[in-house]
Amino acid sequence: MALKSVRMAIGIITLDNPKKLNALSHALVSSLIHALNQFAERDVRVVILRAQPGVKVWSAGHDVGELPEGRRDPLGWDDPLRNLVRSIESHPTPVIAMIEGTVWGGAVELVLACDIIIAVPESTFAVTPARLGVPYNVSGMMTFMSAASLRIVKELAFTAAPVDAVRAERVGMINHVVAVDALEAFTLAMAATIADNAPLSIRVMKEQLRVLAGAKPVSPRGFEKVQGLRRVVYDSYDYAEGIRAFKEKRRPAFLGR
Ligand code: KFV
Repeated sequence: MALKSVRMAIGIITLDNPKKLNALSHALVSSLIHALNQFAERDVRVVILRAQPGVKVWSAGHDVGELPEGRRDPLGWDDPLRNLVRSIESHPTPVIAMIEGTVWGGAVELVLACDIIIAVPESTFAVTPARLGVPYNVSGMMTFMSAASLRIVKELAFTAAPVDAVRAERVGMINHVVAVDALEAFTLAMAATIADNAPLSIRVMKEQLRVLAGAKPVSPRGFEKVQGLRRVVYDSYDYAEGIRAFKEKRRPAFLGR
């Protein structure tokens, strides 16, 4: 499902479940986390996360078939996407996302959780919870807020429309836009530069930045309020309708309750 290889201290993980458009199922996420853990135990100094060359869809996001149908938090602590985002954030080396194809929903958060993002101009990023009626979770919203200005995050979240890599780079969401025939060489060259530097220094700076970026005080009351509001959404008719409509391959008819 996820292929892995190591060259010159660069670990490469390839999403490889094209039949399911690399949807982030339990199975795919487990093999990604397993690959990351194995790299952490070896002298791998930087990881590249990619899909197969030429794919149309880099990842279709959360496996909707595995989301609860209602009355349960769809993105709770142990959800596969949450586990994967935490694994990348706490991975001891930088993780570079190399993007060719379209990226959807939770997969956008996965990409934004990576340390560096390099994408081809044709790639797009769509934040889609509002297409399905899903209440996104709190730390997931923080991933988006760390990746772009509040205004951009709001546009992406409220429209659920794909934004292309050129605009994503302009607004600071991603690092580089590189033509498809140069993508791999460019990404490997950056990985090699990182691999040549001091791994302990990089490891500590990555952890420092993770801790400092997450140092946002939220009162217990504020947190409970947000969780309570999310619950209203996943208990709602609209949530169940969004998931049902996806499975029935039709447009959802949302009622706002
Ligand atoms: N989960 C499960 N199955 C999925 C899937 C997903 N996220 N996306 C696509 N599939 C299935 C789809 O039902 C179909 O199954 C097959 O993959 C090919 O999709 O049994 P089937 O019929 O073979 P198609 O036919 O839709 O492919 P295509 O016409 O090429 O369109 C590709 C794409 C990506 C534009 C379309 O599949 C799509 O819009 N997928 C959903 C993208 C999305 O909204 N993802 C967000 C998921 S929810 C999420 O991540 C979170 C955390 N959240 O909060 O919302």
